[in-house]
Amino acid sequence: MSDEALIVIDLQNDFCPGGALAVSGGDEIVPEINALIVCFDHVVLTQDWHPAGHSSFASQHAGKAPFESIDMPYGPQTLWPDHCVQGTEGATFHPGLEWTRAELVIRKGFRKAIDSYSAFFENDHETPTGLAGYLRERGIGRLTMAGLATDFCVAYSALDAAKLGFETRVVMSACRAIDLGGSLDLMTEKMKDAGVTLA
Ligand code: VGL
Ligand code: ZN
Repeated sequence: MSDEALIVIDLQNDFCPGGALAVSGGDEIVPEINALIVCFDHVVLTQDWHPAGHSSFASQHAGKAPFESIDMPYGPQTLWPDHCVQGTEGATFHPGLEWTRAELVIRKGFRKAIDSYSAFFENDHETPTGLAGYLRERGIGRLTMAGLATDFCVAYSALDAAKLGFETRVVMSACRAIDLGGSLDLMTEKMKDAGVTLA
C-alpha cells in the first residue's frame, strides 16, 4: 500500500476555455493529468462547489466587478464571476478527465458566507474540510498535486499541505494559472519557501 496520493484540483468546465471563469489553457492539462492518474494508487479530486449567490461572486456586491478585492470578516477576498454553481454543467469535471479511479471527491466553497481555495481549509485558514484527517487516517503522507488554478486553489492547497506536514509536490506542467496582478510569481515563491517541490 502506497503512502502517496495524487490530488487533482478543480478540473471543472467553468475553469476551462468556454467556462465562466476560464483559465487560459485549462483544458490542455487533461492528457497529462490522466497520465498521472494511472500512476497513483490513490487519487483524490477536488471540486469547487458554490451555492447560487455565493459571497465570492462579484454579482453579490453592488458596484463591484469580477477580479476586484473586498474585505470579508475572514480577510481579503478576490471577487469572481459566478462559477461552479452546485449541480450545473460548469461545476462538473472536464469531460475528458479520467475520474473513475478517484477514491474521494472533496467539495469546497459550499458555505455561502466563505470561500475555500484550499482543499484543506476554508479561506479563514482555520475551518477544516476534513481532507487532512482522511489522508492521515489512511496512512497517506506524500502528496502530488496538479490542476487549476496554479496560483489559487493549487497553491493554497499545496501551502496548507506542507504546513500540515505532508511531503508535497506540485507538477507545474499539469497546472494552469489565472495570474492576477502577479499572483503566479508570488504564489510560486511562497510554495518554494514553504518547501513544496515544484516539478
Ligand atoms: C478557484 C477562484 C475561485 C480555483 C476557485 O480553483 O483556483 N479560483 N474559485
Ligand atoms: Zn470558486
